[in-house]
Amino acid sequence: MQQRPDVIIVGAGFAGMYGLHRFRKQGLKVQVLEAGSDVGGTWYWNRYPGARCDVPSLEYSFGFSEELEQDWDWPEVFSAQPDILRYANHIADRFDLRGDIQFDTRVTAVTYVDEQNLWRLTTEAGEVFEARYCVMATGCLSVPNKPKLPGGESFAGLELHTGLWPKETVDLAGKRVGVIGTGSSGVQAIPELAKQAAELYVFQRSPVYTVPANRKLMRDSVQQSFKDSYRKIRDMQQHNAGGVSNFRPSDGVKQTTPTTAYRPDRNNIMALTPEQRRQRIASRGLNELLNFRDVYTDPVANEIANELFREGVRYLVHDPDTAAALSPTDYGLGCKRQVLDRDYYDTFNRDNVTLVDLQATPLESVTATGIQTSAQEYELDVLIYATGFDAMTGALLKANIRGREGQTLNDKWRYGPVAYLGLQMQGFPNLFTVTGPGSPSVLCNMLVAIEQHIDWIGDCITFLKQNDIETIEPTQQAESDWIAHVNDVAEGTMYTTPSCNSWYLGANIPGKPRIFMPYVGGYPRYRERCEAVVENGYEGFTLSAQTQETVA
Ligand code: NA7
Repeated sequence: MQQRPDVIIVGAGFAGMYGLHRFRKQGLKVQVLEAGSDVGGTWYWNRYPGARCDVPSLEYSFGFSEELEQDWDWPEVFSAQPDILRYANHIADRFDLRGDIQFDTRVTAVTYVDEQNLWRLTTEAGEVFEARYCVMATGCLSVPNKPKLPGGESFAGLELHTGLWPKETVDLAGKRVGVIGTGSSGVQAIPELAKQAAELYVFQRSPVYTVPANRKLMRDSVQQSFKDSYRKIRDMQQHNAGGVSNFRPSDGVKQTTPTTAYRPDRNNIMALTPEQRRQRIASRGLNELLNFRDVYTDPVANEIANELFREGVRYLVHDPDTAAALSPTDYGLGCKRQVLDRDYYDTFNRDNVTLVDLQATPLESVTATGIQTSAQEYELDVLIYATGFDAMTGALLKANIRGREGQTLNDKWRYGPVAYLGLQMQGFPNLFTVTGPGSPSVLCNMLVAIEQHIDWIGDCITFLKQNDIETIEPTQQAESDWIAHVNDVAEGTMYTTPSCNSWYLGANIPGKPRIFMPYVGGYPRYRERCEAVVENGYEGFTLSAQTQETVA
């Protein structure tokens, strides 16, 4: 019989991969279970044309190995999906990870066995795995959302989802293609699809605020400058709200890191005259609107920026009706995750691209041959759902997790996710989540957030073993205090205004409780809290050995 692992990790994306490496290094036996056929997680599944990361690659990379930092070269400032997947594969090879990962293995149940104090995981194929510790590294954007549309199953052509894109090349030449959804995935895919398809119909429910992405190739001098400064950069990341250093290469090397929502400077749009505002946008582009601090806090400043943005769209899109339909009017900048694009608006100037405004002509049904709106039927050969994900909680709820005395996570979270530090849930001893709800997670550079969580979990397991502690789980009080704090800091931001309906709030999934899920208080503040919890002897957690001891 095989030796039972100390830890089972579910998921072999960046979190699962680093978890495996880190826990193995501290002497633990680790088993990773992964539904896909290879490593990469989000970057394994999201292969749609145009997919790329919205964080600069030199920052969206691991800091745990100096050799890895020095050896790896990024070809572009913001890498495309194939390069990020290549990086994931390099890590798997370099650290010899694949031997401890079982691929093509979907976990269907995660059950705590009270009498034995262990976690029993069952797979779709009926296999059973057991371990003392279980780490859910299941990703924040890993359960694709396919909305239930009338006639949704009747389409007879090729149906695709951006989040489950096939490995084989999809030939769209000569095809009539429809895409539903204009979030980051749709906005990235649409310009590429337009180049390939004969006709492209974009079915838009909500227009999006999107600004041009940095599309520069990586310059050797910039890459070298980062490599020379990586220790300083990693430290800067630890002190930045979004886990991004915003490091600028030394004088003489042209700056390549773009200004993004991660680094709004201290300018206020209200301090400028209308003429000065237009001059700033004329010289620096629409991205400049993201750099005004008051745009994120003051509704009047926000609406000024929104209107300037709409003015920009009218300038970029030739047809006035299309420009109007592409301009958001019922929510403001800063409510949703900022989208970055490459030629999005210009794509609507092409002859083969049609915007279908679903607010003006609602979608009535999907038919065998296309999409029927209140105005007409659009005949399609290919229908692409770019409709996002059941974010942050989807994968955890789908895993059928049962804790102490059979309590289900789905029941515990029926009014929204409740967890302490986004790391653990009361009633689910020795089960950890990586970048879970209530942690900075998707508001932070994910690789920085992942390293911090995995290191915390790894150190915690060492502490438990060294002190003969059988179980760790948060107290109910610590959990509810933390959630109250998570809600407090989100209150009053653009993220939670009543007009905002984002996936951060679960608003994209019918019936999902409206709760702002990530921690908006900033990564450094969160990290310091995690460190203080440990310094205070795992404050807020119940540690149980032979006798139960609670650190209040
Ligand atoms: P998003 O950002 O959730 O966008 C999904 C899009 O799909 C959005 O435009 C939705 O419109 C649209 N949608 C969803 N359901 C429907 C229905 N029923 N009918 C019409 N349109 C619909 O997902 P993405 O994959 O683009 O991006 C997710 C994250 O991945 C992104 O933020 C980055 O962090 C990476 P809506 O706005 O809800 O009206």
